Amino acid sequence: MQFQRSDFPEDFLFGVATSSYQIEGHGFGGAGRTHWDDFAATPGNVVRAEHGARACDHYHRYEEDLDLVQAAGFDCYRFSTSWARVMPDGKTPNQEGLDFYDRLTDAMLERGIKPCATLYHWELPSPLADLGGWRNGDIAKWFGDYTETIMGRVGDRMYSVAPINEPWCVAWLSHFLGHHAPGLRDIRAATRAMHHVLLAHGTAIQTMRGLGMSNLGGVFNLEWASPADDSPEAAEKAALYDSIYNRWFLGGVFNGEYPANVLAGVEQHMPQGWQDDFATITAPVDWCGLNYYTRKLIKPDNTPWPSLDEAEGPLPKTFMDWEIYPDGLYKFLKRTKEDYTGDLPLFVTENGMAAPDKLTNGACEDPDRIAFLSAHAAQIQKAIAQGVPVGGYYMWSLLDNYEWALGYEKRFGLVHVDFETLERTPKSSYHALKGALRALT
Ligand code: IFM
Repeated sequence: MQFQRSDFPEDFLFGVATSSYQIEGHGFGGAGRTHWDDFAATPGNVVRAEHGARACDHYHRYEEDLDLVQAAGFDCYRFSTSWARVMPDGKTPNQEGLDFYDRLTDAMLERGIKPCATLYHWELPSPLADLGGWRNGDIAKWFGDYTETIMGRVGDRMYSVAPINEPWCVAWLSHFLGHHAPGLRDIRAATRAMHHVLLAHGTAIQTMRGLGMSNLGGVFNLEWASPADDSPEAAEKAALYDSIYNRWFLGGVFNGEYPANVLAGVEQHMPQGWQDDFATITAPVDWCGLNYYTRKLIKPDNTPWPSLDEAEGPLPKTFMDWEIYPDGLYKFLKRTKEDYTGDLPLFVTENGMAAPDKLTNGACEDPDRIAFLSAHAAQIQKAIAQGVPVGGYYMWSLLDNYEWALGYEKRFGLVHVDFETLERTPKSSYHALKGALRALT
């Protein structure tokens, strides 16, 4: 690793991130059916129709997994609680699910790891999907009730909490592009989801404040959009991409407004009285999380609004076919401070890469991941040097896991998982990080 702990401010936090459906094994512990189970059971949606019923069996192996977090020297573990595990029908508590997150929390604390929770990382209970899911404005209240139930049980021991992971994925990717559950391709559904996901975020923040909780934030996935050529048309399309992907969500939460170039097309689909919801959406948070992976080059095409066409980029790519563009992380840290968050602490809540990692003689060498993490850490250092208040860096992910519609072959882990035997093998990136994160003496 080309960085070490001492290159960062003394209170800077290093963490590693996962999510419930991707690792726990949703088939265990009385969890209810989710829209991801339905989506994966529909031929053509997910590679080999793979699903999360067993995943990494973290539900039974969490102690071993947290030992790995601790041994690497991470300060924080960013995990998510599953709505369908806590409330199988979306509304009624499941004691077994609550007990699991109670045990998991205590297991982190026993190891000196700060628990950093996300309340929704994409597994909506199917009975709520039946009611319209993110299209139904009532979801904000349902989500508030779920927040109260799970945080009523473990909220006293959380270091930090964010309500929703990556609102763009929840809304646009899943309701307009149709790549994730519920797999819709519908502009009206997407518009409603884009608004309701933020209303649910704000409702959860208010609910947790009501429980007396602090250190609450929002986690946004950001993708840098550059025009593919010098034409004004490409610049306009790249700006639209930026607004749909990035500015809608940050603008809603931090500035109480949506970008005009998106509203121009979607306002007719917004729920009645949507402007009044900003009072809830802008509920003050204590920090802002950025998940960053790549950039996109946007073509000056003639596709009908709001479709956008991407050009093939020239940079080296990860196994996801995503260009490696560390500069984008620096640019986003700067711009988020300037346009949205001011002096609020920023955290890089996800960053990492997929590779076709293999075990050879019991070891897994992943030099590309070491280079990737080093390059992005350098951009964080650059932003800090220029006065951006970055408080931490969380890597995605602890374990190889279920990469949604792409199944189990896109390996993002610092730790290799054999999905037959479930054996965990730390990769060379894990060992390199362990060296980099050694405590300061
Ligand atoms: O695996 C996902 C995660 O669930 C959300 N952020 C991006 C990761 C890599 O695609």
